[in-house]
Amino acid sequence: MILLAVAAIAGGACGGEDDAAAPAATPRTGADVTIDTFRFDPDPLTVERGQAVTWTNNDAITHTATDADGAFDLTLADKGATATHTFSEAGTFAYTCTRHPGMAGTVIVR
Ligand SMILES: [Cu+2]
Repeated sequence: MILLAVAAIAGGACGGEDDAAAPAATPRTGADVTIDTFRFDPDPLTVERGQAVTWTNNDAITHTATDADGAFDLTLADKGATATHTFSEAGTFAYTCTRHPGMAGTVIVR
């Protein structure tokens, strides 16, 4: 007579995977403005309310993106620098570079 000892394997508990918590709020897709050769591009830029806009400086000198009414004032110190502002209110935002008076741009928030 042969006895087979069967070892019970503990474990393997039935259970679901851990629920991955979904983010409560998904940020809107951002938009981008490039600063290149003393110009903001695109200009004007139109975004939706709540959207973030990121400026990227492609010039080797400092520029700013400074809203005429003080809604934002971003400094982009050198080539490759980026700065972001989230537009939470609708409106038309005219901005300039304070260092180069000829540089101007507009963000339209719907
Ligand atoms: Cu500038």
